[in-house]
Amino acid sequence: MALFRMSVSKLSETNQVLPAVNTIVRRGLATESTDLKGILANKIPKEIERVKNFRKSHGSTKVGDVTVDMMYGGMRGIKGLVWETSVLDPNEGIRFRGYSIPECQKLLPKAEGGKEPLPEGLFWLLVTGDVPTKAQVDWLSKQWAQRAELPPHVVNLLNNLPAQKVHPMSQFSAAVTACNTESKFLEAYNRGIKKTEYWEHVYEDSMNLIAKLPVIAAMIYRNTYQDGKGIGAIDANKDWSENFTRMLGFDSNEFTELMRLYLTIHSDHEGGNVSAHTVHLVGSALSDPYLSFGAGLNGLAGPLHGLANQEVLVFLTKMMKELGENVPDDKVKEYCLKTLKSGQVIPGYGHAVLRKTDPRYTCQREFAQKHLPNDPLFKLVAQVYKVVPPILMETGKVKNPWPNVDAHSGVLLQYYGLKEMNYYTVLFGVSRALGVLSQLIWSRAFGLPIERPKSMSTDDLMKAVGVKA
Ligand code: CMX
Repeated sequence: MALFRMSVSKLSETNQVLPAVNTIVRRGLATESTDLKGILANKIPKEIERVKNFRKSHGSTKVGDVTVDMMYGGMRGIKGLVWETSVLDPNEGIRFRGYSIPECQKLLPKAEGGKEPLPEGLFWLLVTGDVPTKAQVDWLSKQWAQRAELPPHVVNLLNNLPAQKVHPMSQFSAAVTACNTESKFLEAYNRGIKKTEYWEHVYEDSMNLIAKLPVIAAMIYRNTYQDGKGIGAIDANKDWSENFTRMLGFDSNEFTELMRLYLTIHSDHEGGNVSAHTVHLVGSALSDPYLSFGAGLNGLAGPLHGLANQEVLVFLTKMMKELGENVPDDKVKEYCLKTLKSGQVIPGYGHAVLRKTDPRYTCQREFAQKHLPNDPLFKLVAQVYKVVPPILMETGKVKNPWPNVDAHSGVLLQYYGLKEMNYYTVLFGVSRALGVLSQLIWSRAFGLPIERPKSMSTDDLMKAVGVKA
């Protein structure tokens, strides 16, 4: 409760440096109220009106072309989605509602004595477009603590899955999907509600789901790697990340700080990546947020997407085992070339959109430089950063030779004792919920229709571009 006593005027100084370019803040709607749903209810009609007017004046304006290569090439570069919560610049990296990662680290409220942003603040920013006060963030921590309880059948499901056989991500997606018995949206939809009310129920489901994710994730961790004993109770006086690390069984404050940073930066990466787009697509069929997010987790579990952070650690530890510590650069180079020759990718490097080092990598590197500068695995990560980009450039085909977020997260987790690599994507998933569910609220608020892009067969496509049979 002590946190709640802080004066709002003192805390609202975070709202004074606002360089954002595309946020709702600029239209003067920022408020210090902790009534998040009320704030949204105030913003939504104004945004709907803005979009309506925009579509009226520019509805048939062209924003790009589609080429044959784009259709065969994973739709790279096709502008086909609206995603409000974040935008990814190829050279600069992600901006959450207009704010870069360093800006978020500076502006978002911290825990008492902490230096890293609280993910609650990032969620508030994503969902409202406003940098929250500490009081608003504390309100979210309390809300999520209150909504965290799992339905008994989900506890049973997790306790009865053969945890040694079923990958943690499969356990995660199964548990999230089974939580849809709790869906307020589903209940309201079946009862019959107006389209304009959809977002309110999606909001409630999103808040409840985010609250439950650390409990589900901690149960998976304990069941899979430990004795399966209880994870302990949620403490309403602790923030979301601290409750999570305590339930995982860690009591280091520095690890909790890492998790606050980790859960903030993995949250959102605009709309076209596999997990975000999947949640968006499945949600457009009016599947409830539990089903939509469960589907997104299955996409996150792919090795070219979120599972890459597991793959990176496997890659690094194998390399260290084979080469030893403190080896010269040419040995690391040789090892990486061997990996490429065997037909494997260098995990943690490359990106479909980014063309520079991922700022999510950079901020984790800065954390490591501060807290674990002499860790041998961190030194190897830093060495790989030096060696791999020129090798990938030399292939002549890799469009982005620079590291992405997954190249750095594992080494930090290892250092603090979270050693089980095939658990890492679960942490990514917990964070990803903040972004995709914020957007899901807005997608239903805008009344976006079911997605249905046109597909073509090769024969039809050839015909369409004038190729003779
Ligand atoms: N190592 C080796 N080859 C790579 C590579 C890497 N790290 N990154 C790209 N390439 C290859 C591709 O496999 C492709 O080869 P082919 O033409 O023979 O199929 C070629 O370079 C061109 O690919 P691209 O246009 O540069 O990259 P894509 O947009 O197709 O793919 C990504 C992007 C991330 C899937 C790819 O870079 C990759 O596989 N990286 C390693 C896995 C990884 O780190 N994924 C995590 C991404 C972040 C996240 O989503 O979490």
